[in-house]
Amino acid sequence: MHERKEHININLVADLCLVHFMAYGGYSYLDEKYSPARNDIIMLIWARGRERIEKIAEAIAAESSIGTWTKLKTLNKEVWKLRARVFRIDKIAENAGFIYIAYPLEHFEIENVLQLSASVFGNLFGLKELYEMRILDITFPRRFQSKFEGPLHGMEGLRKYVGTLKSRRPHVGTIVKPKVGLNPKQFAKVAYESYMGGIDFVKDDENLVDQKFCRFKQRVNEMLKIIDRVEKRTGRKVLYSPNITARLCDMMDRIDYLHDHGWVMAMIDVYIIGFGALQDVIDELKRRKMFIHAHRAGYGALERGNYGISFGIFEKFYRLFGVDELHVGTGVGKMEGSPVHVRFLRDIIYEQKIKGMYYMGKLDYEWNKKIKTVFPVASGGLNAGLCDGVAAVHGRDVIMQAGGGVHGHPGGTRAGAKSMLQAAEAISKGIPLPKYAKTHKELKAALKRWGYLDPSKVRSQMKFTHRNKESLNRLVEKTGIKGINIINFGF
Ligand code: RUB
Repeated sequence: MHERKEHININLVADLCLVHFMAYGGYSYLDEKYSPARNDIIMLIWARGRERIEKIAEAIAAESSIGTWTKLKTLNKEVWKLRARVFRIDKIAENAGFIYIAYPLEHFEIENVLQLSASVFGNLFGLKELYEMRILDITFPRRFQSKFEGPLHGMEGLRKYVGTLKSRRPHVGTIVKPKVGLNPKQFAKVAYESYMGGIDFVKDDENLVDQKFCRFKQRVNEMLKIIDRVEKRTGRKVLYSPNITARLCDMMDRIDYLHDHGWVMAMIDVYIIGFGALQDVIDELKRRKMFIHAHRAGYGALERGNYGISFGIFEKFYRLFGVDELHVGTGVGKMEGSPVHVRFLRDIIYEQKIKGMYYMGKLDYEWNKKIKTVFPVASGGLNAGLCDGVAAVHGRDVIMQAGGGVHGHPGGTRAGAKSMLQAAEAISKGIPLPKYAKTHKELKAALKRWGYLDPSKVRSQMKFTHRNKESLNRLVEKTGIKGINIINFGF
């Protein structure tokens, strides 16, 4: 790559910047000798375009930091220090490859991630040089992370509330279905049946908020009545996450309402409301010591195909801001995501240290110690028969959440709830579901209705990926994002 460079000096930043013919706007951001500093933010990007990949990388680095299409009379040494540097390019073709970029922390108004977003997720996406671009991963240095508090309760706080700290069984949750349409009393009745069947956690769906047929306040009132009844009857603590998603002022009103009525939890469509409102609403919920359920509806628009931003990056923000539980996929249900990919998404919010994998387009990452673990939610197309498969992907620290798999059970909602709890019990006792089903009729009915996914199939698929990492790395080196999409999404 160095042989191709044609170095000429420019006056303004002569000692700092050597320009070669690949430069963008007259300056070069390519610096393969640069080794990232401790406080740099690193991004890994896939790109393919109408120019040579070096030129594309320069354009991305310029537009996401200090530069523009032409030389500037206003650029000086101090400004130049704030530039992004392309320190590595893994070339797949003349016009395509993986680009590694380092940003100095001083470039950012750290706590204001909207400014960061406007930089690193901003103009670069509209550059006409590009045919394809996916930001695959990002790393935040310690100093950046230290400006955020992370979850107030996290997984352990939720386990403590529900009383599963010792048993460590998976939590079981349900989304009241149909998604929308039931009135508050009907909604609460379905929730009551769910809790009485053993469900720990009931939630609104992503598109249920305060419609005419099911007003938020009425629904909350009905739910608080039945939660009281359930807790008195069963002696268990159960949770409900009302969806407060709306304009910021309305979300604040809804939080007030919940808090004034002694309720402890709320749900947010985290991707839909955007980072700014999200940070405000999370801070307010934390101030009131409430639990936060994060639904990721909409995220798929960002990373399917060869353009966009990986969901794993958003997860890093959500954990930094402080959600307590977050949807990360199932690996076996109705939403995209291979088991290894979903495991990786789970690791981002669950582990302290994450080992990057080239063939999945992921970087090494380490969380600051004080940032707690988020409870991973597996949801989307689940029923009891899939739960051994879910455990193969997630382990036991997971909220197994089913809508259709509870309310579509042949025996009705209560039986569906029982089947999910039985599956969770079987998993925590290490008993395969078909065996447990012999003495648990609701589980048996679920398996009969929807079948049983043998977890060894899931495990061997995951092992296959890891065992063949060398050839998968080679596949990605040859095919670029196509290889990553096959490994992560199966297409
Ligand atoms: C669940 C459902 C949820 C999905 C979203 O209903 O539709 O909104 O969990 O998916 P059901 P994800 O159990 O009937 O499929 O969690 O992957 O974001």
